[in-house]
Amino acid sequence: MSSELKDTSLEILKMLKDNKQKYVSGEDLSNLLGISRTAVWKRIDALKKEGFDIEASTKLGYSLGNKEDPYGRLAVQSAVKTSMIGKNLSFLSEIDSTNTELKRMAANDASEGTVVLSEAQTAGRGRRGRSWMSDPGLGIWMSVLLRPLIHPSQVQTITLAASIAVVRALEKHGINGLGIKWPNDILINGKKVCGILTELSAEADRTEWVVLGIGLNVNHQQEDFPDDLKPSATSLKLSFGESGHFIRSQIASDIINELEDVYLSFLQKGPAWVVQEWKKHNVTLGKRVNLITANETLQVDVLDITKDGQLIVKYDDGTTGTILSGEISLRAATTE
Ligand code: BT5
Repeated sequence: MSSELKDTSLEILKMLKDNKQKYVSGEDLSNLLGISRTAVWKRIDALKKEGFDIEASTKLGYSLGNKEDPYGRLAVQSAVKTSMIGKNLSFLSEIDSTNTELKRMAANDASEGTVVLSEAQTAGRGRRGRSWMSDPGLGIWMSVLLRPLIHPSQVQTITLAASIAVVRALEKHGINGLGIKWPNDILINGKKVCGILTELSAEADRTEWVVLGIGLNVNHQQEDFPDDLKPSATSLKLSFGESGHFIRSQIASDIINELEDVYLSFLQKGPAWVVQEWKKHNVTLGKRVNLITANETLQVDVLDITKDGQLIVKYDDGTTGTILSGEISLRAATTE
């Protein structure tokens, strides 16, 4: 009952969004959705109570106003234009980690394209056991389940694809100074605004699922970051200045829309296409960087990236090598 009720609400919201600045009559909604006009009215009333800015006129019908949609499942899903990613979407008020939750769902056969978003994470994760600050009200903490028929060695390309999608979505919102630092950081003027955590389950030659976790700082002011992150982290609001106002549901849906586009292009055109797109935004190639691996930190020159997303570097002894995982620090190498 409740999911049926919710889905009708989603259809109503989509109709109102498609007819922005106009009125949609109760009769049209009732005919389109196959429910009574009283049932339409009940759903509209519930949407208004949830915070949607819907004006009701007895003569004209219903119209969506300009007030910001409340951040939640309906606001995000009503702006999603995809055929697969986000069709199944859960929005939680709090969870340990959206990646952990989606991994649990993946193990229970959740379908490709399932998305989990949470207002807050109590144990948001970065790579290698690091933590990701995910306080409520401030950012987009989202995970996406993919089931690509690819060799596990190609999964890194999906991280690159996700970073392209985030950059494209942010460009649409007027953000300048964007750059991608290999493999998974999105920077604005050198500071980290978004991190991506890719986790997978695979057999030797077959990927079972990939969970893409995207953490994007949106509304943070400087004081919202702990001291250790202040020098290196930023948010959309901080980078845009006082006039910046970002609606998280719109940005989240744009990321989902762009992600489906880039992901389908990857499946169709292959990893070389992703790498070519990624190179347009990267701030890593051609740089001298500190390469931090499990065992050591050393300065290297970054030459290129392979089609599987591995970094090709030149060591000071003149030899070259490819790096699959590890990280690089641009800051430290340029200050030395
Ligand atoms: C990442 O790891 O950058 C991946 C972050 C992925 C977060 C998303 S949120 C949704 C999904 N669910 C999860 O549990 N995770 C994903 P890494 O490259 O290891 O960077 C982690 C480091 O970034 C930390 O050690 C801090 O130094 C820094 N950091 C932590 N929180 C940050 C924040 N909100 N903004 C910028 N930097 C942060």
